[in-house]
Order: sequence, then C-alpha cells, then structure tokens
Amino acid sequence: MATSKTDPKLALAANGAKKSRFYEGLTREQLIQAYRFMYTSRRIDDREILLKRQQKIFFQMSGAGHEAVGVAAGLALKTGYDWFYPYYRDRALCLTLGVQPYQMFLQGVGAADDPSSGGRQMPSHWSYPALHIVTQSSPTGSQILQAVGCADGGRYLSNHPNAVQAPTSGPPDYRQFKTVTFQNDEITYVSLGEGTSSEGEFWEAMNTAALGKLPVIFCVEDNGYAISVPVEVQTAGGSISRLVSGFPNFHFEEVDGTDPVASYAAFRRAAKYCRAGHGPAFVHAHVIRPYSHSLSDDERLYRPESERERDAQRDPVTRTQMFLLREGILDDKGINQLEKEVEAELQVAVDRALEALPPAPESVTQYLYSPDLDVTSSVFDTPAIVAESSSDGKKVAPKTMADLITATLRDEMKRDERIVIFGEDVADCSREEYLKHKLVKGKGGVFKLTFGLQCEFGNDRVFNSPLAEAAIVGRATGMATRGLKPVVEIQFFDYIWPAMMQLRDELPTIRWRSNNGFSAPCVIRVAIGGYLTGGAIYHSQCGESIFTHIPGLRVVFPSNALDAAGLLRTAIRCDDPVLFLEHKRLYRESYGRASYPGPDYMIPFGKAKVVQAGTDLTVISYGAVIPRALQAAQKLEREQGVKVELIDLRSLNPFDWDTIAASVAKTNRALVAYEDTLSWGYGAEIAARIADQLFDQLDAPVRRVAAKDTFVAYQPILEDAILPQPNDLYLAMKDLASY
Ligand SMILES: Cc1ncc(C[n+]2csc(CCOP(=O)(O)OP(=O)(O)O)c2C)c(N)n1
Ligand SMILES: [Mg+2]
Repeated sequence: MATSKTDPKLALAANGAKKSRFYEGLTREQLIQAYRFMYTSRRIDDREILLKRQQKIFFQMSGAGHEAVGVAAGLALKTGYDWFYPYYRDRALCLTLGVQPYQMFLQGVGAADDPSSGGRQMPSHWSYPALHIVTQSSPTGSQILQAVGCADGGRYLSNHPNAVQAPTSGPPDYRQFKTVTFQNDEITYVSLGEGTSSEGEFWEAMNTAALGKLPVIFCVEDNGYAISVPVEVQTAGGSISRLVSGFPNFHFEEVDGTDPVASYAAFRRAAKYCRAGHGPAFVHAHVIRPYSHSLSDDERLYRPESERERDAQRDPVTRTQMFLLREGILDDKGINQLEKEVEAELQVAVDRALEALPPAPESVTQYLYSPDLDVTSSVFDTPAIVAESSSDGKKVAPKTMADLITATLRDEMKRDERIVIFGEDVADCSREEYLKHKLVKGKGGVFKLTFGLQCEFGNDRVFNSPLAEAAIVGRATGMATRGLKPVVEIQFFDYIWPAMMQLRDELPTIRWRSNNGFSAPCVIRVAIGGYLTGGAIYHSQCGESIFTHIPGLRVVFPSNALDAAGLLRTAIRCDDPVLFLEHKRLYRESYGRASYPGPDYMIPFGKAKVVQAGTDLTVISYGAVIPRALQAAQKLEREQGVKVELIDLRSLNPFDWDTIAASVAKTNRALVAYEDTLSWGYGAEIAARIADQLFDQLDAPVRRVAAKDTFVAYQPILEDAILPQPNDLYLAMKDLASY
C-alpha cells in the first residue's frame, strides 16, 4: 500500500512560486488550457442556471467547485484510451476529455441530437462512446461496480486478445455489433461524492477492485455535503480516507481538489501505480460546492453565511486565475481575452442548442432492445441435432435440465472466448492447487451446474465472486459494456434483491438511456422457485413479474431440459440482457428430460410451445407449473373427456401473444396458471390482455390459479397448501370447462 497526502493548505501558492516552474509536469500552455476548461465549466453552469430560470431547459446540476479536480483527472488520463464513469459534477473533466459545450447544452434542452442520450436523460448524465465516457445514471453509486467490471473486462481482453475478434461466418451473434478495444495499461476512472461512499455498492466495488488488483481510480470528490447532510453525519469519523485506508493493494491520495496542480500530481501518481499493474488507486479530493446541491436546493437553509464564505475563499476558478496572474503565466489582458473567447463560444453554443429539434415522440421505445439482432427472429430458430447413440454405440439416456444447461454452457464457452462465468460458489475450487494435486473433485455451484468448467476453461473464465449480488450484476454490466459476455449466476432468486438497483436502474436501461451509444448484453442465470419440500420462505421464491415489469430486460423461464438448452444458447448469443430463470425443482426432474440437441440448437424468445393441443380450454403457464398442469389436464380428459390446450410460454418477455390468441379463439376459455403469488402477478397481465383483446371470443371469465398471497412455508403440509397443486389446477380447469 502506498499513501501520499498533499497538504490541504495547498500547493498552488507554495509550488510554482518557490519550487519549480514545471508545476508537477504541467506546462504553462497546459495550465492556461486547464483554466480555460475550468472557466468554461463554471460559465456553462451559469448559463444553464439562467436557461433553467427562463424555462428553456428543464433541469440543472452544477459542477461548480469541482472544476480543478476534474481538469486534473482529464489531463492525467487519456481520452478515448482510458475509460470513464464520471458522476454528475464532472463537467470540467468531460470538457477536458473532449466534450463540446454545445453538446452539453443539447443535453440541457433535450435535443434529438444530444449525443449522450437523444433527450432521454437529464443534463450532466454523461455518455460519449468515442471518448470512452460510459453512460451515467442518476442513482448515486451504481456506476462504481460497473467501473470495476469495465476494468476487469479490459484486463480479460488483454489476457485474451483473440476474444476481440467477431465471427465473420456462421450464425450471427452479439459479437458482430460492437467494436471491442482494449489497451494493456488502460485505467478506469470512476468518481463519486463523499455522501455516496456510504452506499454498500461502493464498499463492494472497493473490495472487488482490491481483490483483483484492478486498474481503477476511485475519485471521491468530497464537498462536505450530500444535499444537506454534512460529512461528519455521513462518514464515521468524518474522513473516507481514514475508513478505506485498510484496503490492501491500493495507492491512496488525499488532496486539495480545488488546486489543479496538486490534483494533477495526485492523479499522475495514481495513474502510474495503476498502469504499472500494481492495483487500484483512491483519490480523495477536498472540494467545495458553491451553488447549493442543485437548483432545487437552497443551502442557506442549512449552511450559515460564515461557512459559505470560508468555502468561497477556496473557489478553484478564482484561485487558479490568481495563480496564473501571480506566476506571470497570464496577465490581466490575457485572462480577459480568454474569458471573452469562452463567453463568445458559449453564446454561439447556446444559440445553436436552442434551435435544435426535440426527439420525435414515436421514438420513445427505440433502443430498448438491440436494433441489430432481433431475439424473436428466425436466426434463433435452429433444429435440434441429436446423437441417438454415443461414440461407443450405446443408446444415449435422456438428460436432465441441469445436464443440458451445463452442456450448453460448455459448448458456448468453447465457441466464444468472450464468455466468463462467475458468481457465488460457481468455480470448481478457488484454491487451484487442491485441484492440481487431485486432493478435491471440485464443487461447480451449489446445484453443480458449472461443475468442471473451471477445470476445462481456466480460473479467469470461471471463478468465484465475493458474496455480493450487486457486485455480481454490476460487474457483469461493466464487462458486458466492454463487449464480453458474462454469464453470471445468482445462487437463489430469494437473494437477488441486493442486485435490484443494478437490475432495475442500470443493466436494462443502458442501451435506451444512451440512445444506443452503449449496450450491456449479459446473462443472469437465477435458480428460482419452490415445490422443494422444506425450501421455506427464503429458498422458494418466484417473483418473475417484478422483472418482466422492467423494459429492456429479457426474461425466460424454461420448463424442461430441451427448452433450457435452446433458450440458454439464445440468451448467450443475443444482443440484449437476459434474466434466465431456472427452476430448482426442475433441475433433476424426470419430467422433461431430453437428449442434448447439439451445439447450435436455439429457440427464439417470444415463441410459446403447445405442450398438448386441445379444443375445450386454454391453459397458459410456464416453469414448474407445466408438469402439474399437464397432469391435471390428462386427468380431466380421462375423467370427463375435456381436451385442454396447454401452452408453455417459455419466454415471459417477450411473450407469445399470437399463440395465446389463436388458442383462445379456438377454445373460448382461458386459465392462466403460475407459481408466484396470485395478486399482481405475471398472470394478471396475461389475463387482462385476454379480457381486453379477446373479449368477444370468450364464453367464460378468464381465471387464474397461483400461489396463495403469502410466503412459502417450511412445513411441507403448509407448502402444499400455499403453492398451486395438480388438484387445484384440475378443479379450476374442470370448473372453467363447464362454465
Ligand atoms: C441511490 C440514490 N439515493 C438518493 C439519491 C438522491 N440524491 C441525489 S444527489 C444526493 C447527494 C449526493 O451527495 P454526494 O455523494 O456527497 O455528492 P455531491 O452531490 O455532494 O457532489 C442524493 C441524496 C440518488 N440520486 N440516488
Ligand atoms: Mg458531497
């Protein structure tokens, strides 16, 4: 661990005048340029504030007080080479990296031509692909894990340079739609406020970066407040530097972030450390916040004038101007000239931006999903090629869903070097020497679905993650942004919730919010569901509707081995993020076993399977309810001659409306059956659509069978009473058929 601390009293005054004329390696021209960026940044804020008051823009977030540290980071790092996850106060950084003021004003007015989001995101939510500035969101802190994943992705590519290549022949896949680049000594920069360092994801990111010695610069821009909450109430002991100082493998800097020269020196040292491959760096920059939190906040309500005046003494723009004068780098005339040029440039930029056209209302759903590769298309409809007998001539026994998922993962990993698998316990054995000396067999997941993959593909392609679900998904998102295909595992659906911020506000939004500037197609495999006889409340949950409710996220839920293989391959090859729900009870069920359908078998999403054709009643279901519904339907036919058409949706978003509609047109009766709690569930939406769009075809009300609106209990008698059983399905079918 290396630590460097610059006296917060500041290098600006002491440095240039007495020590050297090199200003920590910055030339006079660079210092003038730095001031220009800082002044421009401040004046853009001032302009935006005016525009907001005139109701010409709709939101304003200022970078005031944070200019020096931003410019310093921009000068020390390389634009279009390193990667940047800058938070909303990093206007000066973005200017230094090459964003034009005009582009910032386009964002303010929400113009169609706004290169960061096409009018979809608030101003100061940066996204500029060519500059490697990755799309940013509003939740504070959710960028940090992605930055770690980005660094991880860069390092992986550096170790697997062939993975960059995309196939030029064969079936299309996601690799053909993204240019993937890396540099062997690249750095990922991520910034946040000191308030945000209280978020759990920050600590998960620090831990992951330290564990992997990843080249990430964490920059905490500490302005002493998170809206109205002062740092001593936010951070135990009042200093984030103190709290993080125990993380191994880090280089630490604490610096006056209102001093561009000292900040530059800190970033230079941090960058050197990271580029050399020693590990991550932490830059704690003390800055000020002269313009309240945002235009919706008036800091005079919680900060006395005396405190605000004290801050004003450290204003980075004024101080840098004084410094340039004192050092004789610019005189009054030079300063005036520079400021006049900036004002003129901004005037032109504002005038142009105010004339820019807004986006077309019809475009609102564009780029929720890949515009290049349609996951419902026939590209993903490939035949199963089954070997009837093995190489020794023996007939091949049908395989379980677990077997076929493993086989699919294995074949896809062989085909595509960009696939990495991580999650809790997914590796065979993290202590590789045990495997090497054959002391252990290896684990490969709590359900053993990844067994053998680490041994076959190596521990940089299949590895255990820390026990941190947000880190699993956030890191995967960052890696996928770089072009890798993480296929990660959430051990139990019941524990997916720490990742909810990443799954709701990040992963599915990336393509849409960046107007197709970025995408993160990865696969999240999740063991889901009950019927376990003792699974209880925390090993039995469903809850798929929470995720089908999220635009931008594909959700699939196979009920048998063959579908699991075909859908998983599609999930891996497609260009959208996919939540792949694997029912634990079905993993090794005798129902639905199948022979391996070969290394290219795929099923398009949004295509249901008619499990059993019928004429009297349509049952729409998926997952572990399918075998139960089939049992009930067969009994009903045996006993009453009622012919049920059973539809297995297989994929929940998108879902196959055409098959439902055609079936209901034939049977005139519909029952929706699912394992999750009845109310507000996935089936409610299907039922509502049938009632709305097929009303004329119906001879009976649309019914639902689902779990009781409670948690799943441990005692099997209770579990049976809670989850939908074959008999519940039978009774509902019988009742509806005779309605
Ligand atoms: C997860 C989350 N919680 C709350 C908010 C609302 N919010 C926006 S900025 C902010 C304060 C952030 O303070 P800090 O991290 O110190 O950054 P600063 O704005 O001071 O630069 C809050 C609470 C949010 N955007 N995201
Ligand atoms: Mg703050």
